[in-house]
Amino acid sequence: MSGEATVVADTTTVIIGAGFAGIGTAIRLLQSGHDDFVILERDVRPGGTWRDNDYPGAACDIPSRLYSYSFAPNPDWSHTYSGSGEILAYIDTMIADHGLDRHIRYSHLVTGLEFDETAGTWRVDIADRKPIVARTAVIASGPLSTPGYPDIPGIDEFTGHRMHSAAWDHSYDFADKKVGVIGTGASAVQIIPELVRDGAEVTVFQRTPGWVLPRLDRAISGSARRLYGAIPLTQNLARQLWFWGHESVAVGAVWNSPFTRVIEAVAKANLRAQVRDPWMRRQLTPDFRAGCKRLLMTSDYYPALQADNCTLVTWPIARICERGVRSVEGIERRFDCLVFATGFEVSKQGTPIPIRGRGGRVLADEWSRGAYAYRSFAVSGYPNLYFTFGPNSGPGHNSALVYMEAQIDAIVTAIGLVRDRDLTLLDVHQPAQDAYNRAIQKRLEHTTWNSGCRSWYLTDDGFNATMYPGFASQFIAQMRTVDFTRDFRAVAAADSR
Ligand code: N01
Repeated sequence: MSGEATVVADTTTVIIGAGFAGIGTAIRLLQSGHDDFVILERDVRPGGTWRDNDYPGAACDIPSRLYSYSFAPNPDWSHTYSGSGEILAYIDTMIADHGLDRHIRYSHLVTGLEFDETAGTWRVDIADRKPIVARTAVIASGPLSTPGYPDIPGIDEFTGHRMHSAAWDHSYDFADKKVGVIGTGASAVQIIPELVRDGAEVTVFQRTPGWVLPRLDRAISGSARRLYGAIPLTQNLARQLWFWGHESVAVGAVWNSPFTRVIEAVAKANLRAQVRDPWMRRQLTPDFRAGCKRLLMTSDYYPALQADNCTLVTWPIARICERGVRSVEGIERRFDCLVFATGFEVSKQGTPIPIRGRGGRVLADEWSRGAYAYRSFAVSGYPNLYFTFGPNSGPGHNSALVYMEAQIDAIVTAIGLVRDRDLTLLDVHQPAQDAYNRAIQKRLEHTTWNSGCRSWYLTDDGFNATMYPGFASQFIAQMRTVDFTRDFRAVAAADSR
């Protein structure tokens, strides 16, 4: 393809995953004049997390205006916070609008990546198919894509129906069924009100109560939508208002500060207003700092817990047995169905795909104590390989898409450099990466995530490889100021011949 570097490869760029990050990277590549790329998607449909998490009640707890690409605002959002179906439809529209279908290869499960130092290319292994060779690989497979089941003894002995929040069985009729829900995180608080509404007899097993803030969801009227459609400035204005509103929350939700108490006070007032029974209020009062685990944004969870067909159980589950769940004292509750809203496999290795870089080094080994990268998107020794949602790029207060877009822009700049300078190799310097991580880990010490609770943000050893300790605006600035000349080693094709 004219304009692309001289690449002895099947394609210039391989993008792994057709969710928000993969599709966003593809659109940005097209907009920058790169047409030679493929998107490898393990499923038969695009959408990533919004395809997989289609449980009843699945919706975004970040406002729609912030949960869409900044370069493609959607005037048609029906609610302040959109449901998963509407978000999935938005992704489909993006694919159609940008003609991305011709780039996507469905049912392509990537099983490994290996760098060929001489050629300066990545061999991308794919289950049951021929490998693809590419100059650059972009990991856009999402950090939360593999359902996680708890290591409760006897989990496989249960003979009733079971499902995970991220692998919902829509054929199951919950009406009048005895259902046990394990977990009370961001997914569970969306599922439970729907199951209660469906007439199931719901038992909620809570290990740790979370901080709950009201989610003020409103339908967006037809006239407001027409206004947004007609005057794009209003969409950007709404986006900016939400963005800076969320940035202000970081002062308490990210930094362990007096403002954390303000969030806790608001959440406690919400609890008092919504829950009458003192025993239940005590059970629902968290014993850790707000923000340490993800804040739960919901207005219908507490009412659902108090419905006649819902019971909150706070004793620890000792084991799962053939018919249900048992406590240490031998109390047994029987169920027709168990719902695991127990989160995801978050491997310390940061990505489930085995990756071999320069000199045969193995990323999983290097990340065995926790993942790290240079400014979250590149790792020394793994040239021409980039991460979206990479190490320490998680927000505790703002839209993940804002962070993802900032990474994508840096990635597209890197790919442009390789093309324009005909490089075989662009590899970040180890000292630059080390200096960045020392600073990140130092800043993490003062965050709510390191204030002493257990969450998927930390490894078992307490290492935080997931969250970015700062404002989203700081993250955007650090991605815009990546110095490819100072911090990266570049090898030109002419030099390597
Ligand atoms: O998973 P989680 P999630 N016995 O890991 C409990 C994103 N998200 O799917 O707190 C009993 O948060 C566990 O208890 P504890 C978002 O980034 C976004 O809900 O560890 N309970 C907890 O209650 C979020 O952070 C949206 O004590 C056990 C629950 O299971 C991430 O996905 C919506 C247990 C797991 O909570 C994950 O959220 C939904 C055991 N052995 C999710 N093991 C948006 O709207 C685990 N638990 C954008």
